[in-house]
Amino acid sequence: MTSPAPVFSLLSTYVEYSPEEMLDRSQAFAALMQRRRTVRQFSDRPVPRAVMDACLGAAGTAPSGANLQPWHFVVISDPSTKHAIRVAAEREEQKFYAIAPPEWLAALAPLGTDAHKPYLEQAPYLIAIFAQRHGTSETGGRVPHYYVMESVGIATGILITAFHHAGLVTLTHTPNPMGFLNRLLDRPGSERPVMILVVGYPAPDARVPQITRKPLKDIVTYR
Ligand code: IYR
Repeated sequence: MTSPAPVFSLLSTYVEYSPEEMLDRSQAFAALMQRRRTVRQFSDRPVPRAVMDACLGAAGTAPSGANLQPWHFVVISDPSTKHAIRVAAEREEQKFYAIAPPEWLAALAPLGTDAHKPYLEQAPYLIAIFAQRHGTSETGGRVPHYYVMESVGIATGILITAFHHAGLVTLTHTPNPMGFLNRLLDRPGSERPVMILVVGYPAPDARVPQITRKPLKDIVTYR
C-alpha cells in the first residue's frame, strides 16, 4: 500500500505570551474551571444554535488517533425525540438503581441522583456523543480507527469546557446500557454511544451537591 507523502506548512497559529501573561492566563483559566459545576436542574430557556455550533466546532479541534476524528455528535432539540430518550433512559436507570451494587449506590449517594431524569426534556439541547469504532471508505470498506475512546474523551472535555466558557451548564449523563440511542437517532452499529451531554441554562433555583475537588498535591506528582 502506498501512502501519500506528508505535506507540512509553517506553524502560523501559535501565539507566545510573556511569562507574566502566561501565569495570568493560566490562573484565570484555572479559576474559570473551578467555577464549573455539573448541574441537574435546567431551565427551558433557549440557547442560540450559533453557540452550539461554536462549541461543537471547538470540540472538533481535539487531537485524535491518526487525526481520524472518530466522533459524531447528534444534537437533539426536537421535543418528541427528547421525550423518547427520557422514557428509554429512565427505563434503563430504574433497572440500574434496582440492581446496582451497594458500594456503587453508596458512592453515588452524595450526588443525590435517582432514576428520575426530567432534565432530559427540560433542557433545550441534548447532545448524544458517539464513538466511531471504525470509519467507512468511499467504497464502503472499513477504515480502522485508533485510540477511539481517548480521542472522544478529549473532544468531550473540550466540549464541556467550551459550554462552561460560554456561560452554559452541562450534565454528563450515562444511562446504562445506551444502545437505545442508536435506534432512536438512526446511528449505525459501528458507532458506540458514549454519553448524553445535557446543555442549557441552569434552573433559577438550581442546587448542587456540596462536594470537594482533590487538592493538587493528591492528583499531581512532580519528579
Ligand atoms: N447513570 C446513572 C447513575 C450514575 C452513575 C455515576 I458513576 C454517576 O457519576 C452519576 C450517576 C444516572 O445517571 O443516574
